Amino acid sequence: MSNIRSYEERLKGFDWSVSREVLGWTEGELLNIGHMCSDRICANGGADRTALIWEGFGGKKQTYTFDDLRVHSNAFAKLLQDQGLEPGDRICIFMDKIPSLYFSFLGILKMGGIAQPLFSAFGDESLEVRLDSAGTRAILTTQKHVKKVRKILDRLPELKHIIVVEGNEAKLKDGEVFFDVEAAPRVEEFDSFRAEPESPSVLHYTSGTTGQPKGAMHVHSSVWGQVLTASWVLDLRPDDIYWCTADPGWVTGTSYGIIGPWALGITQCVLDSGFTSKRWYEFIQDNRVTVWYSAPTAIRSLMRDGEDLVRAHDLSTLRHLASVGEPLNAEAVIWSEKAYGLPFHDTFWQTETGAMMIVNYPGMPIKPGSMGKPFPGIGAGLLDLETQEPVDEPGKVGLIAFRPGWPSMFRRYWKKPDIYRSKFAGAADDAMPDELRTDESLWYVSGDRASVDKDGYWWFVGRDDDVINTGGHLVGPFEIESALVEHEAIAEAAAIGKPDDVNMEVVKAVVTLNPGFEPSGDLELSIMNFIRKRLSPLAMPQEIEYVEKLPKTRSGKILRRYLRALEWGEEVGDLSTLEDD
Ligand code: 6R9
Repeated sequence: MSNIRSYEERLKGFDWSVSREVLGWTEGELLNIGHMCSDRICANGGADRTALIWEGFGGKKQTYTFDDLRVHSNAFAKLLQDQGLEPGDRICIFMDKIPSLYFSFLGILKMGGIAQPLFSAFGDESLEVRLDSAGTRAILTTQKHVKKVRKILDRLPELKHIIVVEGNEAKLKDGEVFFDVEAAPRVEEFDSFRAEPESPSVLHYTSGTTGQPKGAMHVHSSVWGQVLTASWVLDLRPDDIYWCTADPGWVTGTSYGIIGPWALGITQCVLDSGFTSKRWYEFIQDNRVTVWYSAPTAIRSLMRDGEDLVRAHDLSTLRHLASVGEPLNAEAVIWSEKAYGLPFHDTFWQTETGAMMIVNYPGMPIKPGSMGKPFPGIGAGLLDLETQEPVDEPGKVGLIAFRPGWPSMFRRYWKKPDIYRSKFAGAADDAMPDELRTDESLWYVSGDRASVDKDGYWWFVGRDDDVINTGGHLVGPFEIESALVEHEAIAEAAAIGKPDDVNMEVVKAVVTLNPGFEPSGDLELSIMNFIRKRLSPLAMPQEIEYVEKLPKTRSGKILRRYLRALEWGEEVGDLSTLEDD
């Protein structure tokens, strides 16, 4: 049966409880995402359905049923329990998109742990900052990535367990545990943790303008938001073969690459190999993908490789396309309609929101370039840039904000109550996280700017802060600057986004050098490699500009906004706070 209803019809008398109806869920059933994505599907007759079609480098392919998912996640849950780990412990997953990533994610949730997925391309410094912040007790990784963990272990007293799930057991160090889930005995039964709706589930780190990245904490009842949006916006139906291209190190890869679709019992595909347009089209063709959720950077790369390549493949199984992570330009929507016969449907949301907030959903006419309209049940508003008062004028730019209380909303920033509070307009100075997340008189302020047209369609304008969005991944300037000044040649540094045709933005560093250092090609390479290894390839500056002096405010803060405006050829704005010469 089709999920498609008109926007107006969906809005009428909307209540989040329809999400329970979509799942056929009855009160008293176990609310544990790990259980709901595997055991529950099996118990409802889905044990032999395909859960995961996985392909790796070199064409390696594996297929797993929901029963395999159940048994393998049980095995991880039991292993973690046997290691002495307990509900509430933060357990990091640090690996490529291999099958064990998916099994262990569900396994952690089954034993009540908090899953902390981190992007496997992170270098040791990015890893250390996030493990230290979360007080992570255990890390699941592979032989390929364990070296980065060993390097920082001394500085992480709370990290007690290193579990290596792929590679050569003989190469492990003392104290490391090897666990190959497919070679291990099947674990048929596991009594999943009786999660409460508010029990923590997933901790995703996300970057802001100031300070180090913050851990957005989610809870088991987030599943209601993820299920309903996966059903209504991604339009997932029982026979679909669904491909979410995101890595679970980022929120899209967990909310819509694990939780929403599997709670619905949908077959998912995962491709764990580098991007080429040809490889992607082959993957869609070979696996008969029907629903595809991707990101504008990938779509622009596909566009660049042209329609001939599209025609050379049989993509006729595709039925519905959606996009997230960055602004989806109108040309990309129009091109996809021409090339695939289907438009990409833009969706807007954030790590903090846990699920889609402003969407183009099937059945709603698309205005190319617009993010669509708020999902039913989402109280979205635009706030004045200065006063934070609601703006109603069509076309006027304001801050995107949401009334608290949607199911998948983040419940706090890990151990950072003040920063959490600062995200809510109108919050009392002493408001506690639990009050903030339920107080519908407040606004959660997203940090993005948009306008709304007379038909109620939302148009993205830009971020309201200095965070850099490169290829749909957020990188924090502070994190890059802190790493840059650790390089022996660099005295001071600013990191800003510079325009890029495919990735929207790439990182640019503006630096002053220490005495005795001169700009050179070798120095540039050395700085780039330094950041790539310590942080990640995403954070690596694509350009380094050397200056005598960085522009600063009177209080000594580097004026990134000014540098960014120069880079983008925009109005420089009010420079009254600029330091006097
Ligand atoms: C899901 C995810 C969130 C930030 C967000 C905004 C940008 C996401 C967008 C979009 C324009 C869209 N963003 N979707 N910008 N149009 N459809 O991406 O989470 O990694 O936390 O990034 O990404 O700036 O605030 P996250």
